[in-house]
Amino acid sequence: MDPANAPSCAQSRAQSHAQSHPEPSRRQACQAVCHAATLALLGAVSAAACTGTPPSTADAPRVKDSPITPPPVVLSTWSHGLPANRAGLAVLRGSGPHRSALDAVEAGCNVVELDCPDMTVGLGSRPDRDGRVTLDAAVMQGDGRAGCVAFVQGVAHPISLARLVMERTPHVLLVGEGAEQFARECGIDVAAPKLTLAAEQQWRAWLAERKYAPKINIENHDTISMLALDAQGSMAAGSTTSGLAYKMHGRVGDSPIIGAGIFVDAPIGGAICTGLGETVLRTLGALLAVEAMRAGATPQEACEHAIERIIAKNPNPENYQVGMLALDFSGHTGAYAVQKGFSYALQEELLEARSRFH
Ligand code: SD4
Repeated sequence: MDPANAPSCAQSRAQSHAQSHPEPSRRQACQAVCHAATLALLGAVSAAACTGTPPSTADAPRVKDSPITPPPVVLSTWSHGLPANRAGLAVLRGSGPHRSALDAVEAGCNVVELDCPDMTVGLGSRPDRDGRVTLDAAVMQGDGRAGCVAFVQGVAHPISLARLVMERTPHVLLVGEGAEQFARECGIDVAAPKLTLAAEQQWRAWLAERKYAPKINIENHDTISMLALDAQGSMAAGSTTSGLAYKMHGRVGDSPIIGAGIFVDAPIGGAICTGLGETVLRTLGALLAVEAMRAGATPQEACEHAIERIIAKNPNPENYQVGMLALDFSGHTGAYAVQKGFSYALQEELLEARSRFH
């Protein structure tokens, strides 16, 4: 079949949803038509972006919507999202002065930056191929303010440095030595480069086997990305990571790039990513999901739409993983991934996202 004429996933989703959900009232019927039209529009855009026949694997059943989680809400990637969410919820539910969604994101990410058994976040991470741990982080609020740092070394809490870029500079993104200089100006300690014993052993074993060639795989990169919605209705997103293990020195992924790894826009919602950053950078994955929500998609549909686009634009999806989470201002959530095995934490519960491939 000519790919240009193939029905898009969103179109068939809209059709099957309309068939299986007869609408009781005229107003609801009208909403359903608008919703189906939105999905058809998103599907048409996805189809136009396709350069070949979509992969022929079974498609998961689609979920239109998630139950509402009343604010405060915290939503984070992977199982280390659980301790992150606990810290975030403690901030948002705590007594005393109002603490914001941004405070919750920072507190949650700080926990994983200090203790990440996967060695994918913070100074204890696996290094790049030259044996350097270089870190990326970003924060964004629903009002459009954002701060990011990339390719920083020796900073224990890059997410906090990213927040300071947002709050104390006229800039959005600082990188490398400039970001480290700014950290010192803010009174933040910048440690001399040093690998943990475990990281050094693994890096040397990798060097022997891989002969210094960067290799893309679906492991070795479990970023913490986080979305929070506070009781006052503010939303924030954050992400902090060491990026791909054994990457080229100087490589920066999607996590510190606004619109790629994270994006939030009030009053629409937010989206966050994890996985192979190159695929997300090429498509601006988080922005795609938020713009889908702006066009009427639910957070779940928005995640599916963005992941389909990522697959359409990045060949050989069996070789990479991307996980995406989305949240709207009502507390609806969405989660979807390229491959199975993408776990995420909603409040204090660990869940597994549905995926394009099984
Ligand atoms: C990167 N997206 O640097 C990050 C890595 C990641 O789960 O998210 N890992 O490509």
